[in-house]
Amino acid sequence: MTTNYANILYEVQDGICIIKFNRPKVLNALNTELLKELADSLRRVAAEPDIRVLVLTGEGEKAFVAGADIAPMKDFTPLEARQFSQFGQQVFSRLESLPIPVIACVNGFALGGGNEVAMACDLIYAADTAKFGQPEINLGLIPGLGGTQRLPRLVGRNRALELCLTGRTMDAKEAWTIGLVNRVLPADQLWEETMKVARSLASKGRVAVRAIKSVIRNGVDRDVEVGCQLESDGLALCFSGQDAKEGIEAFMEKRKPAFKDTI
Ligand code: CO8
Repeated sequence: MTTNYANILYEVQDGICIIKFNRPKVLNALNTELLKELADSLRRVAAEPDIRVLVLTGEGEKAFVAGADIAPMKDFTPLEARQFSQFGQQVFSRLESLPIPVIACVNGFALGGGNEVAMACDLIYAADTAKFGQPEINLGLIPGLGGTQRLPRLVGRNRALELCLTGRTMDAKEAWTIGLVNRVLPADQLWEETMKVARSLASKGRVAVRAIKSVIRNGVDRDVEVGCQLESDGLALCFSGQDAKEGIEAFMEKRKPAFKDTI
């Protein structure tokens, strides 16, 4: 099933939803309309139980997303700037808190808001040609879509400070070295490899997949004791359904498990 919004493409195939940022003439820059469409499509993803994985990518060969759309910013009042920032932050928080795994398939520039949307995803797979950075300082601005908060949590405070203060771009290999990116792939294999992982995640038991995401995301900023309690509760949830029994039996019987997703 495919839906074409004005600024994004939305497609679902075999339990995998693909959202493609589709403003290639401006390197898929994020404007308010696009963010509204993204919010709407995330509502659909959350409401559709058959969607098991979400993949985000950019149209064209050059960019994932080259940032927030700079053109309309020149007339922003302070209040409009805050409104844009808060709305974008809300949409990215909604993306981050989806119960299913979300993969950013970064096929080119991921700058400013592009890096920020990628960081709200669970996994970042990047083409070896991709470039990452927070260049807002070069516009006399600061990141406004969560970058000052998610970047230090992912790569450490001093690396985040250096990237935001200098505004420099880094290549995919450096982004992998500092722990921002999960995997770097040759550009012509990126899509195929990303979809391979998406299909693999879609084939796993939904209860355990959701429990892993929820426990890690909710536990990581707490102290270890609280996090471990979340872990035990997540594990107990797995045993409340059929999937754990099926997974363990399948192992004993040397066959592939057939998960039923029941709680
Ligand atoms: N916004 C609008 N248009 C853009 C953007 C953008 N972020 N990025 C590229 N474009 C447009 C270019 O203007 C150009 O349009 P045209 O063909 O009409 O001249 C077209 O896309 C192609 O771009 P280039 O010709 O520049 O392509 P190059 O390969 O030469 O360069 C770059 C590619 C390096 C990515 C370059 O385009 C660039 O530096 N882009 C801007 C990157 C940037 O600064 N991003 C951060 C934006 S700010 C932000 O994300 C958050 C701000 C805080 C929140 C907002 C609160 C108000």
